[in-house]
Amino acid sequence: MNAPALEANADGLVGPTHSFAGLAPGNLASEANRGRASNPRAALFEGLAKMARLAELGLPQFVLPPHERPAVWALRRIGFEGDEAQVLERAWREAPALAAAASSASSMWAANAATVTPSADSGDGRVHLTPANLLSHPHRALEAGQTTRSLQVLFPDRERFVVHDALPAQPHFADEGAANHVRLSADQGEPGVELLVWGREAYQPWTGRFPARQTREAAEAIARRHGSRRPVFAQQGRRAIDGGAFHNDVVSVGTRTCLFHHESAFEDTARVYDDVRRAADGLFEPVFLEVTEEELPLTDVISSYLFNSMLVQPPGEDRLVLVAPAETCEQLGPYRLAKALPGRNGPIGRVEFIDVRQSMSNGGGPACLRLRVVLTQAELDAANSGQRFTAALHAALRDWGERRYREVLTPDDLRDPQLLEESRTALDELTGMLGLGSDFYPFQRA
Ligand code: SUG
Repeated sequence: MNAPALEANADGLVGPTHSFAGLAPGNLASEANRGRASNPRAALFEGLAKMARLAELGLPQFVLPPHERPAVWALRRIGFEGDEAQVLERAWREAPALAAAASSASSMWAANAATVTPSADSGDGRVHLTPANLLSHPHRALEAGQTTRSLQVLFPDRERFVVHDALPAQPHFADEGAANHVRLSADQGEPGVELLVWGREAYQPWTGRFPARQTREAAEAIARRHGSRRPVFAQQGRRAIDGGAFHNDVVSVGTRTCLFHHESAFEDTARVYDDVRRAADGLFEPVFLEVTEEELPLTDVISSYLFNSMLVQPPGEDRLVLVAPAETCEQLGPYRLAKALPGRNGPIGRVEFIDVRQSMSNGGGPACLRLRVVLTQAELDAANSGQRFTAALHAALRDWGERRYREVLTPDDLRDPQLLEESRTALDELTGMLGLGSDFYPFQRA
């Protein structure tokens, strides 16, 4: 008999440098919004409001701190020397694209922080986490080290949690974390099936229009090191990647027994169904909820981000709740489809809409902002309580944001040396608020 468990969410707090620098080719929103002015404070508040809503639904909620940006340490590593102001000035003059990459607030998309195998599914009964190396883009590849530290602080108990190193920083093992991972089970605490979706094979040339970010070799390595008991590997639909689904969570989402996905999500859907059914045999009967191209074309899927919803089981409700991006309401096709879902009499009983527009403008919907971690009560109790989202923490973080975050930031403003100071002051204060210790960030250790 397994201990009961709940699906907790750890959300990435939006950092003070949140901006629209157009850093992610293949991510259509990021490309379309390149150069626009952002509002870091509004982005922070939107993320907090989402956490508050999920906490209100009864799901344990944690906060993952933003990373130190601009990452002067990363610019030093590639040869920019001098004091910090000089490093920034030289980098912006000689390599503006790399300077912008070193300023990105991309750690907010916590679905890319790590892949997580719950204790009910791992080889040794502990929760296993592999931080993603995010090799596909220079701004994201900077995240792995700080993410590892962050997860070690959130889950300090080595008896219950294993925080692995990221996979080798090598294109064969390109890994984007839980954005390509779905776990299905009868109940959260019961043994489940892990679906690991990959875009390309390391030893085959990639010929798609946009980069395929996750390799099959990375997915297999993660399942091996986690001792995953029931892994299913599936190829992401090539058409989906070509259409702008740079992660599988843009075209599919699942929890409990339900996999809700667009027709384009997998290269071979029948095979995925067969493999999942076989892996789930004796445990549960999977429910596949497919939306066809005819019902909703891929272009509308990408523009609305309908599948980048959170699909959650609030305690006390008998069916699942789909927490969808507000943009879904603004397009007739996606809106009608979402509204009709409860009427299908399937596992989804209710749809809610949530406004995370600032993140959405960079291609990050509600599901991108959170890392799901299925935890038993004992595991929950072992997590760093300072990072647990409460009404008091919400109020404190809003006050902090009012004082420390700008309301207008253009990509050009990222050059402002004052922004480095502002960010550090904000993050230094935050480490105290979340109980992260006084040596959490590189600048605190310098
Ligand atoms: O990696 N956007 C992120 C969005 C990540 C979304 N995550 C999931 N689907 N799980 C990315 O493409 C854009 C940043 C910029 O352009 O400045 C960016 O990195």
